[in-house]
Order: sequence, then structure tokens, then C-alpha cells
Amino acid sequence: MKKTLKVIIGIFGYFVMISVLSCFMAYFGKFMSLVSGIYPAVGDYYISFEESEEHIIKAKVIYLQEIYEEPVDLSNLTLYIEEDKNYSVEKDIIYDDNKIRKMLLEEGLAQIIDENKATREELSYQSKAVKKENGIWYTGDNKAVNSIHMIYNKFMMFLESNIGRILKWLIFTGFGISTIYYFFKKKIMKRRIDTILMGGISSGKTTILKRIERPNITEGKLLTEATTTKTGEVVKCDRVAYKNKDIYPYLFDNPGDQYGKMIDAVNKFGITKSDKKVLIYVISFTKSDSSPAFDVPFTHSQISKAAVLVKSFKTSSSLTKVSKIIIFFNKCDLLYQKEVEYLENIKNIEKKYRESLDYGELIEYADKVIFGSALKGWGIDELKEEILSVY
Ligand SMILES: Nc1nc2c(ncn2[C@@H]2O[C@H](COP(=O)(O)OP(=O)(O)OP(=O)(O)O)[C@@H](O)[C@H]2O)c(=O)[nH]1
Ligand SMILES: [Mg+2]
Repeated sequence: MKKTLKVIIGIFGYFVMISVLSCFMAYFGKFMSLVSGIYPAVGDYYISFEESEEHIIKAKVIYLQEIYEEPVDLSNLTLYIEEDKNYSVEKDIIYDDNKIRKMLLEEGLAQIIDENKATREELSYQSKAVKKENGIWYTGDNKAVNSIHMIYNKFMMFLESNIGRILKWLIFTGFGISTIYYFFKKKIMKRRIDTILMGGISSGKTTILKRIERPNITEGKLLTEATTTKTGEVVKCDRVAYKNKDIYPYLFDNPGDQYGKMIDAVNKFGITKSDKKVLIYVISFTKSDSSPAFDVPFTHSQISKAAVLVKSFKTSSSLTKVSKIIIFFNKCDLLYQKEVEYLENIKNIEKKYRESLDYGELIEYADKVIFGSALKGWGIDELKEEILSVY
């Protein structure tokens, strides 16, 4: 119910935002004038020319409303302008006859009558227009510049047509709908993450899984429930709902952690191929649940196996893509009794593991390394967050 409400509020908010934005864009000019107090502030200025009965040509400038209508000196020029047409112009030219003449010549809207009487600048404006084939100088040749210009003009005209308007509207709403869909899928819809736990014998895979499932389970219960699980296959476990995602855990419960079997298991697990997959490799320095002694050969062999596996998944294109590989170094509680102590000494714990030859390679290819304790629940929240962060 709460989520449905969220969706409705989200969609409603989206439309309100779009409406406000459209209004703002439509009335931007007026809005700016209102805010700045300068009138006119932004927007297009238009100029048109009109010849009076006394043969005086007047330039009329319009911005939102008429600004002025004044005689303009267009001597020595023949105008080629469309009657009643408003030409869009820059604001800085409108009070200056020389700038108006420049604009007319450059746009090919006027031609010099007597070139001997014209200034050098004006001659250059005109020759520029001839070169660019602006206005009256347009020859219809398929020059690249002109064709691009024409295509652009045609395109703009098309956008203003009815079909163009519908198209704009469709693109606009299409964009809106896909944004909503994306938001909906990402934030609200439950997302599944397939997670596989593997690692050495008695490294604590089952215990970690129980901790993920039941964050408040007591240590006593974890210890009494601990039985070695050896089903010889990949076991699908119960779904764990965490935040707005679903974690689907799988346990690689295979006697011996042979490389080939592990590869197979990771390749095959999960429901669909496209879902996000996370591999958690659990390593501990002892098979025991109470001895703080580092079982060096056991530790080394686990790290070497993990390094080969992780490197394979990160470098081989023929293997299933794994979104994230997390290495969980378990049983830190055996080394430090208190959580603060363990947190302060993570570097020292790592130093011990670093003695294994392949440790460097393992952490190079792993996406995340966590030191923790399944029994105490240390590092488990971090582990869950890491799983979730694949989306
Ligand atoms: N002290 C301590 N003991 C742990 C921890 N995690 C697991 N254990 C103990 O280590 C032993 C093995 O743990 P499991 O969770 O069964 O390990 P596993 O990897 O599933 O082992 P198999 O299924 O036999 O391969 C059990 O006795 C657990 O109680 C931990 O963080 N600290
Ligand atoms: Mg187990």
C-alpha cells in the first residue's frame, strides 16, 4: 500500500514538475523582464521596413510589443525584403542605422546601388554575403553550407507543422514515460540478486548464510546448529528480503573445493542468465570454531584456489558474467574478542593473510574484501550492502 502511494506521488510529482517547467519555458521572456525590471530583457527582436508616402523608409522594431518606428537611412541601398515580413534581429543593432545596414547587406537583403559611393566596410559585408550566397545571392547551387542551412530550415519548419508538433509531443511524453519506468524499476520494484556462497571446508559458509537470514540469531544457537553440510551440490536457500531487494542465496556445498566444480556451479546457479549475480568466497584461517591459531597450509590453499577462481571470472569471456565478487575473511572473533579491537586491527589481520603468495592477486581481482565474523555478526551488514549495491 505504501509503495503504491509512493508510485502515485512520484508520477503526480513528475507531471507537476513538467507542467511548471513548460510554463516557465513558455513565459521565460516575460518572467525575466519581471525579475530584472529591464524591458525587454530576453527574447527575439524583429525588424520590418515600410516605405511611407513621402518615400521615407521606416524601420519598425518589435519585441513582444512595438518598440519604435523611425525613419532609417538606407541611402545607396536597394532593399530586397518581403513585404510585411518580420526579420529576427539581435538587440544591439536596433538603435543604430549603420548596424541595420550591415545586417541587411550581410543577410543578402539589400544591394549597394553605387559601389563607388559605398564605404569599404559595406563593400566587404556585401561580398561576404555573395560568397555565402545569403538572401538574394543564393544561386541554388548544392553547396554544402547552403544545403545544411536549407535542411536546418526545413527541419525547423517541420517542427512547427502539425505533424512536427505531434512528434515533439510524442518524444516528450515518451521521454517522460521512460523516466517514470526507470524510476519505478530502480527504486520501487523489487530486484532479485542471486548470490552464491563458496569457500573452504568449515570456513563458515552456512553460518554466514544463517546470519544473513536471521540478523538477530544468538551465537549459542549458531554454534549448536552448526553441522557440516555436504549435499554435494548447489543448494538453493530461502529468499532473503533486504531493504527493497530480494537476495536469493545459493550454497556451494561440495566436498572438496575443486576448481572445475566451483566454475560449473557459478556458471549454472541462479534463475535467469540476465539477473545480477554475486559470488561470495568465504575464507578462514582455521577449520575450528575456537582456536585462534593460523592453520597456515589450510589458509594458503584456500587463498590460492580463490585467487584462481576469481581471476578466471574476471578475465575469461567464456564464463558467466558475475556482477560482483566479494571475499569474506571469516572468524575474526577468534583473533580479537571485542569488536572495537577487531576493527582497529583489520590491517594486522590482513598482514597475516598477506603471507600467502596469491593474496595479492586475489585482492587485485576481487571487487570487495571484507573482514568479519559470522558468529558475532561483524561485517555482515557491510556484506549485505555490498550485495545490494550491484544495482
Ligand atoms: N568462532 C567462529 N566460529 C565460526 C564462525 N563462523 C563459523 N564458525 C564455526 O565454524 C564451523 C564451520 O562453520 P560452517 O558455517 O558450518 O562452515 P561451512 O563453510 O558451512 O562448512 P561446511 O559446510 O562443513 O563446508 C562451525 O563450528 C561454526 O560454528 C565465526 O565467525 N567465528
Ligand atoms: Mg555448510
